[in-house]
Amino acid sequence: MTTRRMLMAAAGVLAVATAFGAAPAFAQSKQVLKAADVHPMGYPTVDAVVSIGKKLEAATNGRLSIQMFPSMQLGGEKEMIEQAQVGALQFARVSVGPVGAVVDNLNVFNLPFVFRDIAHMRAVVDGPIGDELLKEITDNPKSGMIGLAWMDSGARSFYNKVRDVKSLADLKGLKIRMMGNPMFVDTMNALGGNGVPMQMDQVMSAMQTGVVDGAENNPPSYDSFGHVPVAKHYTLTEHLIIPEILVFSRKAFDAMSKEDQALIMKFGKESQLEQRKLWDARVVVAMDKIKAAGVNVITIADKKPFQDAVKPVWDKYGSKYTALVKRIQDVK
Ligand code: GTR
Repeated sequence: MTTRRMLMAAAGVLAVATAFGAAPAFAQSKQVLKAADVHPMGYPTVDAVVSIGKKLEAATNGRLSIQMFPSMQLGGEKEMIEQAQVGALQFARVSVGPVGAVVDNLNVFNLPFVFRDIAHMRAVVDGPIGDELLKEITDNPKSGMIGLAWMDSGARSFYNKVRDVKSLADLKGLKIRMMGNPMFVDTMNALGGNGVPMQMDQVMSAMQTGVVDGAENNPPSYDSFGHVPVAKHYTLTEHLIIPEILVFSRKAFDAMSKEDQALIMKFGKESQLEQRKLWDARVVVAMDKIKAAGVNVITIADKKPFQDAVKPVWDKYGSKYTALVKRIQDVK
C-alpha cells in the first residue's frame, strides 16, 4: 500500500469509529470552538461567551477554547443559526426573534407586551418556563441546536430620524425596521407605522438612504450599532422584551465526549447570570451616552393605547400559546 492509501484507509477506520461513537482519540484532541455574535467585543453578550471560553480552557488545560467572531463577521443571526445547524459554528448568540422561526413555541416571547416589565421576563426565563423552552430547542430534532442559556436584552423601544414620537399618532406612516419575523412586522403595522423586515447588517445604510426612517432596539444596541447620530428621536415604548439566547450546534455537541458536553452545559448556564450583571451596567452607560449625544428620550407614562393597538397581533398569533401565556402571566 502506498503511504497515501494507508492514510486513507486509516481515516476510513476512524470515520467508522466516530460514527459508532467510539472515538476517544478525537474527543481528547485540541478543539477551538467557534462563537459568533452580531455585537462587537466588549458588548455584554460577547464578553459572557468569551468568559465561557476562559473557563473551558482552565478546566481542560487548554484542550477546549473559544474563538470569538464578533460584529457580524459570520453574517446576520439567520446565517449564524444555519451555520450552527450544519456544525460550521459551535456557539451562536442570537435573539429569540429568529429562533422563533425554527422552534415555534419560542414565539411566545416575541408577542408585544407579553411581559409586564424586565423583572417579569427575568423571573420567567430563570424559572421552569425558561428551562422548558431551552429543553424544547434541544429536544426538537429539526432545530439542530442545543439551548444553553438565556441572556438579557432589556426592552426594545422605537427610534427614528424624523420626529419625536409622543403618542401612537406620531408613529403613523414612519417606516421602521423590524427583525425578520412576521410577528414584528405585524406589530409595527398595528401601531400605525410601516414595519420593514431587515437583518441588522443593512439597517445603518437603510436609515441613511431613507429606505427606513428608524428602527427599534434596547439602549445598548441603539448606541453600539452606531444608530444614535443618525436617528435622534428615542421613545421608550418598551413594546418588546425579547430575551437573547445562547445555542450550541447539535452536530458539534454530538461529536463531543460526555465530559466535554457537561462542561459546555455547565459554563453555558452560568453565563446567564454573568451576562445579566454586565448588561445592567451597560444599560446605564448607554443611556448616559444617548442623552449626552442630544437625543430627546421620551417616556410614555401610559402605555395602554400602545398595548390596545397590538391586539390584532395577539388575535393572529396569540391563541396558539394561550396556556403558556397564562403561565407567564401567573409568574410573579
Ligand atoms: C439586538 C440583539 C441582537 C439582534 C438585534 C437586531 O438587541 O442583541 O441579537 O436581535 O437586536 O435588532 O437585529
